[in-house]
Amino acid sequence: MDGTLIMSTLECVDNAVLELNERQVPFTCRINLLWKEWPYIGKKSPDLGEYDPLTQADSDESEDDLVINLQQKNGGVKNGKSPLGGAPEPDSDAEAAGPAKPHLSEVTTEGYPPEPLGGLEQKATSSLVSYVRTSVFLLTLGVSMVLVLLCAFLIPCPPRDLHSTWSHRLGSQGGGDLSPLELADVNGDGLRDVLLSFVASRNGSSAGDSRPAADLVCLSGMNGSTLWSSPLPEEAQDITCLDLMPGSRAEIICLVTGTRKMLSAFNATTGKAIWTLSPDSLSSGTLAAPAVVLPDLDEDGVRDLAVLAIGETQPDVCFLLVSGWTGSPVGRPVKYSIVRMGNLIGPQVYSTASGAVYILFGFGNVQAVALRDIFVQAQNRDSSPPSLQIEEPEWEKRRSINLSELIDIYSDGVELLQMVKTPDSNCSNLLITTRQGLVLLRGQNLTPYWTLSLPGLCSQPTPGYFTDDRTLDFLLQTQEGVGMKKMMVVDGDSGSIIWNYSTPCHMKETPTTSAVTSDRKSVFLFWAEGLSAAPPNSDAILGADPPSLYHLYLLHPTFPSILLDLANATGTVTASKVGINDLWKDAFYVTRTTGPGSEGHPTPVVVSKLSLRWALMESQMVQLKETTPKIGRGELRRFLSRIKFVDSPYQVNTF
Ligand SMILES: [Ca+2]
Ligand SMILES: [Ca+2]
Repeated sequence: MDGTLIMSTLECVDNAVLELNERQVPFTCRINLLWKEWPYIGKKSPDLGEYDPLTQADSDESEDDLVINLQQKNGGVKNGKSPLGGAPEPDSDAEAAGPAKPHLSEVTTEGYPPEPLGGLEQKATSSLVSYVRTSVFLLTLGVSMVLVLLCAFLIPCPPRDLHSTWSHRLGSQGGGDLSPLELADVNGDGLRDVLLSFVASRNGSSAGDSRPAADLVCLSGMNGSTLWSSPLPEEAQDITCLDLMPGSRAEIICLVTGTRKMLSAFNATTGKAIWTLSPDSLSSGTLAAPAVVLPDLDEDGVRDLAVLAIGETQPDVCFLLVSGWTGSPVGRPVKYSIVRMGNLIGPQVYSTASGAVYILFGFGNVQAVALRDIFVQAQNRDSSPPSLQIEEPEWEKRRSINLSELIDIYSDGVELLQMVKTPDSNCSNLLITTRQGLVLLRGQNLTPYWTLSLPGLCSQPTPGYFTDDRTLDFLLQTQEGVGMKKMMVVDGDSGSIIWNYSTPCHMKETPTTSAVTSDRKSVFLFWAEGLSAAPPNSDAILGADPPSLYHLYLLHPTFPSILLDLANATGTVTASKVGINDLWKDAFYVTRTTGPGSEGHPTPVVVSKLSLRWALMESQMVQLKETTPKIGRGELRRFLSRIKFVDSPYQVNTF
């Protein structure tokens, strides 16, 4: 019964739509009409047997007159009481056709010819089917379009499509020691770009050459093209890009510290200098180390800076506070008389758990001076901002008896000082590399956590997570005879060596780096001469590569018995840095290599970028020792394909 009623309604609707078709009503109107009619299917009169949808529709004041008029035109049906509504479908069975018969007789009495009616019904039915098809097609098309748009904007492409592995030749190098690389997204495309200072070779140039001493060059992280280049009056020893107004929407600036007297802030986007510290402020001194970032001292909302200058002739060292907003000195230079023996350490800024700020520095030792003391002397007044009035009692206890401003932290052949973030705390420990080994000092009270006797450390320890205890471990390298290096991992909790391997390496100092994965482990990267992929215990462990070819190896703590050969380079790797691509959960490895240059010719400088996820999939496995069960290539490949890199959680907080 219900089926017949619905059928009648559909046919009425269809009829109207058919008429519209003849009039060539725009398609959307037809759809609207169809929608308007559709609800009537569900309406029933109190007497189900006498259900007439168009009558029902007629009684509804919101009925569309167009429908009725159209029906009148088609066979003189009045007031929308269409007999077609009751006409049985030609294909319908006897049960369905039975109750509809009264309507059919009504049609006959009104002189509606049965034969054309049958043809019209067929047309109407097929028209309905076509409309349903059209509607379903349109709906599917709409859903597909939405899905395609979602895919295009939300779902990232696989990293292989954007591995951004490139190499850019800068030209021939004419400088000495070059600054480390700095990574910052200067053009807002989500990929960190590469900044470096480059001294072009002046070989063969005329005496009146007006070229700058050096250039600050910014290369696109996407393809290595030069985004901008700014002349520098002297070679840079450091480039640090940061936001001096955290929390605001200020642009990133790049602080460039020169090798002599230059301190400038550049707009990272445009490459234009924002301010330059007047060289006269340093009087007769030169900049001993990169500028350090301090809290806001002059209360202008912008973090300020400090530089350490060393007198060219006098033994004194002096601190100069510099406004981060204008680049002009905050007060006068503050001098300290220090015996200069050994390497310059620092300066580095240390903020204790209670918020007291100290500057650590020294020559072959580590000393601390309270920032408050420097500020008070620079300003020549007794008051200081409230943020500087905090003291750390455990540190203050170590002041000398004569209440000297300098606090002794460590004095025993110090070569390097690093801050190491402690787990679950905003405080840092101090990792001190000495000529004898390594010492980790607790930040709270400066007592040793552990000491490792290890002479011959030849570069800065690289922090990373090797064990699962969320404490930072360290990758070290020591010189071991001629042309050999020992790579080691030291457990950050106990100070014991938990992994080591000797590799051939004639390069004096090779950079080591690490990158953190999403499961709080780190991969460690280092350079060495080619290791044979042959099984261990064979004599062919030393590769037959030419001596100037170096390989980049990756150590993953899950597979300590293998190394992955990611890439190789000729020449000397002078700097490297790992950055994270947040969008692709990838890490990229940027290197600067110089040479090899033939004798008497300047050496070329090449900057290269390598996507680590891409390189992992392309890597060669080097087995260091046999393991049971043996690591299958398929298993390793599946494991490597799932690695995701995240931003380092062990960055020491700045202000
Ligand atoms: Ca960029
Ligand atoms: Ca300031």
